[in-house]
Amino acid sequence: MHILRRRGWEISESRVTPESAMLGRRGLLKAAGVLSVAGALPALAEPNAKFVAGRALTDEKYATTYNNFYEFDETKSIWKEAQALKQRPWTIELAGLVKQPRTIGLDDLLKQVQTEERIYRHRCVETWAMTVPWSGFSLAQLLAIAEPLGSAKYVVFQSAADKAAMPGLRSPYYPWPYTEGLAIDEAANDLAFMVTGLYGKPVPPQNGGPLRIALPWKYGFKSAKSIVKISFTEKRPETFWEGLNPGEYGFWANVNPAVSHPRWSQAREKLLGSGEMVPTQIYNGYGDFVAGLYEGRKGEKLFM
Ligand SMILES: Nc1nc2c(c(=O)[nH]1)N[C@H]1C(S)=C(S)[C@@H](COP(=O)(O)O)O[C@H]1N2
Ligand SMILES: [Mo]
Repeated sequence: MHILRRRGWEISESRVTPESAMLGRRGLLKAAGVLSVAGALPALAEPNAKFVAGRALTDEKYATTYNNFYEFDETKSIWKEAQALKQRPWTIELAGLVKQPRTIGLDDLLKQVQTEERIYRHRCVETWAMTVPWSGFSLAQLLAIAEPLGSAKYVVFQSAADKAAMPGLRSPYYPWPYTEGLAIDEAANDLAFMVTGLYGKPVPPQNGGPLRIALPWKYGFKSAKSIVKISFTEKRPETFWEGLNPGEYGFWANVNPAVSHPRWSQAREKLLGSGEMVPTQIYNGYGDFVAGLYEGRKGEKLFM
């Protein structure tokens, strides 16, 4: 069990209000996927110590008000509009090369997985970065539930495309719905994390609530938000940004300071909030977890 020791960034009572007034602390944490159904109250639980932040946490107010979510708008100021995306009921379709294609309710899914908190660095391809406490469960657990067939080589994540709630969908320039994907061995990697919470609360719609993915070794555009469908394919999918501009955005999109974007350097990154510029690290500093995935893929465009 985790040691009960409070740190500066941990959930404070003020942070869980006012939602806690409605749901109660236990209900709130459960809704965020922080608390397993049978689990003990993790009020002072430490985040998973395997994943070291290495820098200060980004202030919650920046992480939740400066967002890329093109279904709403191309600007970063979409957090108010995003409140229109209803977070329940929410279902996820499991499709393609799986033992039994089906649709599963998010709350049903949450009963079948073990949840935890992880602090991850996030590096956008546009060079801004943040460090936040996500809560959720490993994608590996979801793979076990989905039961992909042996022929499945890739996993595809599809975001919600709710025309009533998302005005950006009217822009015909983009190949909606937003889809992203991983090779199946990347998906099985311990770092690949399904997110249901942020700063100890349900992940808000602007950050991809109620279910998004976090892939901290890749540029941020790989981490699809508000996921409604997960499919398994034999062929590598054409993904949103690659389809739009393959000269600038690829399928693999692993972070690498030495490989420039065609229009800017990736050597450094700007921390959201403080504005501090810091050096970017290969695989965003997660090479110990993921570098091995690419040993046999040296011929691919791994870093764009
Ligand atoms: N569906 C969808 N997912 C998305 C995006 C998007 O526009 N639509 N933007 C991506 C990009 S470019 C980044 S950097 C992250 C931003 O996540 P955040 O708002 O939680 O920081 O979401 C990614 N996931
Ligand atoms: Mo991004």
